[in-house]
Amino acid sequence: MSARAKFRLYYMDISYFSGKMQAYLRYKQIPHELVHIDWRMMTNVILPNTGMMQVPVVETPDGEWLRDTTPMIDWFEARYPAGPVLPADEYQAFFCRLLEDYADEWMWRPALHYRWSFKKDRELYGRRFLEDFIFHPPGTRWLTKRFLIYRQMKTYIKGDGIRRNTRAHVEGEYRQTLQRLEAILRDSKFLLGDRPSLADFGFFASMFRHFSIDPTPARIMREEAPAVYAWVARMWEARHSTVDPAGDRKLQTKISKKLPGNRQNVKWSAKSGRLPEGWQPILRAIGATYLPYLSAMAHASAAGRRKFNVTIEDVEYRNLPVIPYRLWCRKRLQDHFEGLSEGARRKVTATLRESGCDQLWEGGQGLLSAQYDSLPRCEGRPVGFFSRVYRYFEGTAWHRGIRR
Ligand SMILES: N[C@@H](CCC(=O)N[C@@H](CS)C(=O)NCC(=O)O)C(=O)O
Repeated sequence: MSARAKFRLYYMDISYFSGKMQAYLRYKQIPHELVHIDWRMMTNVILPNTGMMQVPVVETPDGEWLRDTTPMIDWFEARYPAGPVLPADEYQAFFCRLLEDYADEWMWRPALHYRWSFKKDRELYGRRFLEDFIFHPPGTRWLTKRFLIYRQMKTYIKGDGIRRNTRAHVEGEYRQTLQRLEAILRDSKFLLGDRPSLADFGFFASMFRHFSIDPTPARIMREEAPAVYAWVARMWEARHSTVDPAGDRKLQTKISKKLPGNRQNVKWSAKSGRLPEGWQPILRAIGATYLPYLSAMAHASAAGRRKFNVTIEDVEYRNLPVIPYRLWCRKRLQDHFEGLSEGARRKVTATLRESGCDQLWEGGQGLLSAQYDSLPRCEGRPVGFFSRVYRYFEGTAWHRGIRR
């Protein structure tokens, strides 16, 4: 055991998933310190300890390293039960997980599109990236900034199927999501009622660090979805002990008597066994877009391909990368489904069917390295000098996955 009592969150101020993890740790009031990383830390600390060049990652007081926000949140929930983000109600908890996964992964494309496809946003973030991440650029500042922009566009714009024929669809995904969230948040503080749930943290990632602050999407949010704009700030401000202090006090007393992890006393305002009406359009969108995309990816992965094409709502996306982490998240959802009690499974099945979400199983699981099963714990690996230099230019973008 090290002398440190706090968790250490390695993060970046411009990063989508870092914002999600920061908000979660703040909400749960888990003692932590923030370490803003630069490229030296990325290659000399994060890469050797986690095997990836990604943030956020957490170093525990025991010296363990954790990655990937979804399994990290589960890890923390098991150890810090006060202010749970998952309802005790199995039916609601399953759909919170589904919404979190959808929001995490399917909002990524529009978020990256608005940041890097529009000149005003791109120039601003090229500069922020340079200043936040590359304090001592090896070449000239101008060249380094151009390289950073080129790398982001190659990986996340062109590399994620954003072309002339898909642009309007990608932008539509953002605007429709705003409308769906706006409809819920006009009457409700958070998506499931009066306290944040896992679904809120999922949507928060893109809404906080991209859409509400990048010039082009932020203007759209301010004009078209003011309640979402207000929710972003509310999420950042939320602390479990003040959102529902009475519920938490009761929970703490109960925890001291019973096993940790008991979620019985904390209630969302959505009635047990039901979802707010405003979730239906989101579920239908998941069934029409994200799940067919994942099925096509699973088919491609099972056939040993690294790229695939898929038509979503009559729009063809070409040459999309197979992303093992996303397949692993889908498998996790399937596993959670299997773990439901029989009654809850029947109810979940009916809702999935009604909202066109039954392709959750379509296409098999794809090829996944067994190492995913230990997430959020990650294994470090020795990284030689040349590998560091190579990674400095290449990074470890999403399609790389965990290697055997
Ligand atoms: N699945 C991960 C994703 C983390 C992630 O993609 N982080 C981005 C920043 S938001 C990153 O570090 N990307 C590295 C790269 O683009 O090379 C999570 O949930 O934390």
